[in-house]
Amino acid sequence: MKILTGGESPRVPLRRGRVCETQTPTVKVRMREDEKSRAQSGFFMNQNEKWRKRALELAEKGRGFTSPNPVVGAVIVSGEKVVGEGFHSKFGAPHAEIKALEQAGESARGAILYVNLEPCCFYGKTPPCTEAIIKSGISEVYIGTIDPNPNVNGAGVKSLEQAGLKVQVGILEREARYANRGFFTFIQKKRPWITLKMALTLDGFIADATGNSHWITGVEAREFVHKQRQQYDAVVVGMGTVYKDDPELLPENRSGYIPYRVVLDEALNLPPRMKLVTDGFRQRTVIVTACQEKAEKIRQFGSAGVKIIQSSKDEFGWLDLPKTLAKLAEFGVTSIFCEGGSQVAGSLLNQRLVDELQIIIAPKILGEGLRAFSGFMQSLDQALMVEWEKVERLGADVLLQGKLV
Ligand code: AOF
Ligand code: ZN
Repeated sequence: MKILTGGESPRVPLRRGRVCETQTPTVKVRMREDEKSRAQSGFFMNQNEKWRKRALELAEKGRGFTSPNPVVGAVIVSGEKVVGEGFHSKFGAPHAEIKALEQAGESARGAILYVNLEPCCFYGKTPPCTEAIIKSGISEVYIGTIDPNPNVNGAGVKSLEQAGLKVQVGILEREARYANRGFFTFIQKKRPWITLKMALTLDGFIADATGNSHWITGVEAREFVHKQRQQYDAVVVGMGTVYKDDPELLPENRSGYIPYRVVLDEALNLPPRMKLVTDGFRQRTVIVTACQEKAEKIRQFGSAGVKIIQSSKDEFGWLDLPKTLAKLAEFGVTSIFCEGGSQVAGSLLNQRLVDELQIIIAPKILGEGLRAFSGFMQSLDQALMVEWEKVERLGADVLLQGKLV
């Protein structure tokens, strides 16, 4: 197996090719044989990247429907031509490779398979993809990243290699891992991946002193957030935020996949009049509570189609977050887009449970207001440190994306 590291640039030979193309017409550049083959392999590597991107693009078609399984896309190429494409469309459905092989039929013989995740090699709800790949006569397999599932975890690659197939793992690996960040975190940490999004004023407030937070950021930032929601199994907020804002927490496209809307409500104080428990999407609402007493309310929510998950309290009387996350993982939630409020955000940060931070800063200064993160206090030399990975303008606002270090 050849593992390509992120540092290797598959485009280097292609650039040489491009240099030739951009010579002035009067200068004839004749390629030596070795240059020609390098340029050809440059072309090949470029195509290779295109198809691997296509595999990731196909994988996205299953987003929202496959959890707790990963999103997977597969492309089969024979002589520079795509002969089969497939993706894992929903939990329990055939795997991406099987769909692509079905489409390719006999054309799979001697062809190349591109897939963003290592093909499985065990009997789950569906038979092993490796067997079907070997049987089809595919000769080369390009894989985004190894499958962390202990039933696979390198064994898929091994069985393909043992059958004589050429296998490469690792181009676009970062993208492949990010596409399945929920699946990786779910398998490796038994909890969902958490992206914490907070919209703040320039002086770090999430609402003014009267509690008004409509609107801190502008239209572009709100559109960005709506799109983000569609990337996750669940959108999570604290009860305080629901009580104050009565949000819908819906994604941009309401006719497609709707993530679970999870309310963390240890005392089951959520008023039954709120949109989350009355609107047409209430079957996608989940309340996590540590309260077992309010039987009538539990029954009322239950008959409205709202799901209740029982967790327990921590020493401060809030929901025990590690336990709550484990419960949500059991429920099938592998990734969370958390939208606050300050108590939930503060507790998640303080307990180092945030995998990615998305802070959207508006060019507004309030002087006084509601702090973004509450429930902990650090000295400057003990401050939680963040490493920014992306900085982007969203209209008049700025998105800062990063992780805790
Ligand atoms: C692949 N291609 O498209 C997917 C894979 O119960 P099953 O049979 O659906 O197997 C689920 C496991 O298979 C899942 O946990 C992950 O390890 C892998 N998913 N593998 O080769 C696919 N979805
Ligand atoms: Zn499979």
